Parts: sequence; C-alpha cells; structure tokens
Amino acid sequence: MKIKILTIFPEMFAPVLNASILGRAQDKGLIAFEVIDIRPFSQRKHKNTDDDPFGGGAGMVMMAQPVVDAMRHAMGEGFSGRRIYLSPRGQTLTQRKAEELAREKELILLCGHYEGLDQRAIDLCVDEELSVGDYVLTGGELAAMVVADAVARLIPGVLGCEESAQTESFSSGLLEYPQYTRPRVFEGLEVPAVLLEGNHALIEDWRFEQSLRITLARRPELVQGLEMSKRQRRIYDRVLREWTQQKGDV
Ligand code: 58G
Repeated sequence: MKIKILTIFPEMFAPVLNASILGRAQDKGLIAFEVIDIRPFSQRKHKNTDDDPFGGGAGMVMMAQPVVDAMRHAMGEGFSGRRIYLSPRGQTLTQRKAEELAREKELILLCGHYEGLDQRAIDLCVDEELSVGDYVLTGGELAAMVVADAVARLIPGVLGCEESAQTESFSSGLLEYPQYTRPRVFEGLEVPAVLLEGNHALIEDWRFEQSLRITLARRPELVQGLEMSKRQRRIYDRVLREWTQQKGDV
C-alpha cells in the first residue's frame, strides 16, 4: 500500500510515520509513505498557498492552483486509488471505513489549512472527504495521521500477530475487554482468577461477558444487531437479565 500525503507542513509527519509499528511496516516494505510539500507548486512570487476569501470574511483560503498541481504530480500517470480530503464536513472515519481504505492500492491524503480549500480544488481533485470526528483542527495533518495509522495497522503483516487486528474492539462489534499483565497483584489489585487458570473456553466466555458489560454501559447502540454464537447468546441473556434488574455497575 502506498500512502501519499499532500501538506504545507511536511515536517510534521516524520516522527509519526517513522516511529514504532509504522516505521517497521515501511522497513518491511508493507507500506510506503510519501510526504509531498504543496508550497513548491505555487506559482505565486513568494510561493504563497493562501489568499483572501471572495465575498469577504475572516481568515484565508487555500488556493486551488498549488493544490491541484501538487495533486496531479502525486497522481502521476494512470493513478488508481482514492484521493481523500480531511475535513470536518466529511464522512466520519469508522473501523469499517478503515477496512475499506486498507483494500486500496494507493491513498492520497490532502491536508487543508486556514479556513479550508478553494471549493474548485475539492471539485477537481478529491474523491471523498473524511473527518476524524466532530471538531475543527488548525490543519488536516493530524487527521491524516489518524487515517494513515488506522489503515496501516490493517495491512497484513503490519502488526506482529495476524490475529490482533481482528479480535479487538469494533471488529467484534463490541468494546474491548480488560487486559492484564504481570505482576499478578499490583497495589493490592489482583488479576481476575479465570485468566490465570488456563481454561481457554472459560477465558473466552469471561472476555465476551466483560466486552458486553462495558459496551452496554458505554455504547449500548453497538449491541443492536450483534451476531452471536449459541454460547455467547446464553451469556448475553444472563447479562441482560442482570442488567435490567440493577443497571449501572460495569
Ligand atoms: C472548516 C475548518 C472547514 C479535518 C477548517 C475546513 C481537518 C478537522 C478535521 C477546514 C480540519 C476532522 C482547514 C483546516 C480543514 C480545513 C482543516 N479539521 N475533523 N481542519 O477530521
């Protein structure tokens, strides 16, 4: 997978993309990031990329020309992939969306600044707008890093263990169960006994029950339409009976 990022702040990306798991994924050749500076594409005297908004108002607008030229450069010949503009008016990024994007050969992530992009740049060279949540950032860069990270970890081989991308929150449809590691007792708090006893069926049941409880408490809408095994259904029925008797404790 190739991920190109168009930005007027290219220096923001190296520490995130080259660290830890994303850095190792690049070393392994599983993913290639390319950060492209928009500014050199500007035809203005001082390589400006912003100008005053037509119609007046506060702030500046990112000009179409440097953005469109940088995008054409990034696409090269015969581009096949998706061009995404990070924006609070886009569709919200979800795990499902990340899974969809992880199947693309190439992504181009376009980062805006100021009051946003000239609409004609969006019309000419954006396939879709994507938001990482209902809040406004000073630039699209942090949002682009969120998208890049969420997508990269779904590419086979990027996480050490093939299973770990699958078994967690949102893939199962539920929130994550609690995790514990050594020591067995920390400041008087013990690890739940079931996790130490080595009965894998019971461990799986316990984890499902914990996921269910925390999801019912915090995100009950996620439980709607959940697919369950017979075994899980029995646990679900019992938890729901307890839940309707005395709500509140997770
Ligand atoms: C209003 C304000 C519209 C992504 C700013 C457009 C980008 C939030 C997100 C902008 C972003 C998000 C200029 C700065 C886009 C432009 C950028 N803010 N929620 N800000 O994903």
